[in-house]
Amino acid sequence: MSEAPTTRQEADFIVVANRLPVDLERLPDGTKRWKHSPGGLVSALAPFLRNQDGAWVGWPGVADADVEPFEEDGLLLHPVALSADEVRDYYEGFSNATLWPLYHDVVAPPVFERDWWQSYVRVNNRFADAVAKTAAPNATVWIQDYQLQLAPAMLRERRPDLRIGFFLHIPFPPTELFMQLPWRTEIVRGLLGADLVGFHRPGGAQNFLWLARRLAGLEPSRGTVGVRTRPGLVQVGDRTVRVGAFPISIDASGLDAISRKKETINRAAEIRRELGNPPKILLGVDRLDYTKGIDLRLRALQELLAEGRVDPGEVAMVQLATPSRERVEHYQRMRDDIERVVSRINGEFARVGRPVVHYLHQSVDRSELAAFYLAADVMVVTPLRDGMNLVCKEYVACRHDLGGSLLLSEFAGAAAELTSAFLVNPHDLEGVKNSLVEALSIDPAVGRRRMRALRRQVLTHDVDRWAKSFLDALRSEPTPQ
Ligand code: GDG
Repeated sequence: MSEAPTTRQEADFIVVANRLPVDLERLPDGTKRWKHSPGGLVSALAPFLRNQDGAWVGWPGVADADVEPFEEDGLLLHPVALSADEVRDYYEGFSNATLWPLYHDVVAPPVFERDWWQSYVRVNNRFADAVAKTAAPNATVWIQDYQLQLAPAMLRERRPDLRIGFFLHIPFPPTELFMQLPWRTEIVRGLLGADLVGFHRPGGAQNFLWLARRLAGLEPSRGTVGVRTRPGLVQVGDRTVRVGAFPISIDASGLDAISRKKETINRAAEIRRELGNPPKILLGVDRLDYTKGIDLRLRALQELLAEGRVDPGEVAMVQLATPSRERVEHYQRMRDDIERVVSRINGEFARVGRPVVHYLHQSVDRSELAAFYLAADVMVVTPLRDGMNLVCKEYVACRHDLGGSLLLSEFAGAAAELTSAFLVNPHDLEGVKNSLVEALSIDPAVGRRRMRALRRQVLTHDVDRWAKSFLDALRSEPTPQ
């Protein structure tokens, strides 16, 4: 893909996210090129963006890249530059070492650094400037995620004519935890700059409404927030801010179609052969992140093997762990821990040429991923906390054969929708072990019934529905409650 000259300056619909849907790559010879970074969000929003002279504002993924806006395939891309210090302080620091652990139930201790906060404020201002320059009069702007929580208010200050939505992709924490944040009031006020603030679950919306009262001295509505319906209302001056729950999903029919392809089905059979045709295959697929509970599912397997409840000759586990945030210290430590458990399990229970755990610290392409889903008898998804978790929905979308069982943490947002999964408390190792044994030995007819129920949910609640429900709500006028 090459850079094209800018043909248009303004847009009626703008998505704002930390990252652009394309990554800038610097080649060894010093030249640069753009590479598509496909993601659920891009494909979900593409139809809305292209139909409406859309734009996407975001960081191109490398430090110190000062690139002019350009148009690509009908979409205006507006890069926001970050210096190397800002990548360290705003992104790796405040976003990923302060907010990420704080919002995930402090499963790792959040680090509070004043310099990181200053950088977060500066970068959010820069995003607001970029959007203010790009938005046509009365445009709709949709700001994404925890890296940009100040941007709604900063943008409103610059452009009161805009309709501004905000969506948080990670959990919004219990109020007691949020209250630890030294800059808690600024964040709440930042989000209140939006017309619609969206969370995955009603609980997150409810927590935010409580904080709007406590920290901003406002009077939010008292009714219970529903899923896609009955948002909470907060009056901020002459504006009514709506606060709602919009559970995100996946391109379910797209994945279903990939998984029905002959090549995918053949590849799934080949994967089983490559693993030595074990009677049962367990699968984990995650960004290598300490919130995902990769270590605890490995420990559960290790104990089951040690207790003789699972036979190492009968089971193979595949763990795909996509590299992530490798410069943040906590991630480096966690990777070492996980790799130690993997080698312990294999050291103790493998035979030559037959490891029990196949661990790949790599990412695979989408059709290969679909083949893994199709090959796995039990999909193990055990986050300690997860805003939604798309992996479990992807697994379900791929099981057109109604095979396979899903073991899912109660602490993933998806658990509220996927009630026919084996739901586990990831802190209860005995419970996880028992459910794992149950899932491994499920009667196939019962398994099919459960999978059918899961598929009904996932296939009728896809990412299009998520985007549409949020945007419809954003563009409608609030109804008094
Ligand atoms: C955040 C929230 C929320 C993983 N490995 C490979 C690969 N993946 C893809 C999966 C899935 C995505 O990455 C991971 O999505 P999750 O939802 O599981 O987790 P986060 O990255 O933490 O996402 C989360 C989400 O935002 C959306 O709002 O659900 O709670 O934390 O799509 O398939 N994809 C490919 N190869 C891999 O090796 N192709």
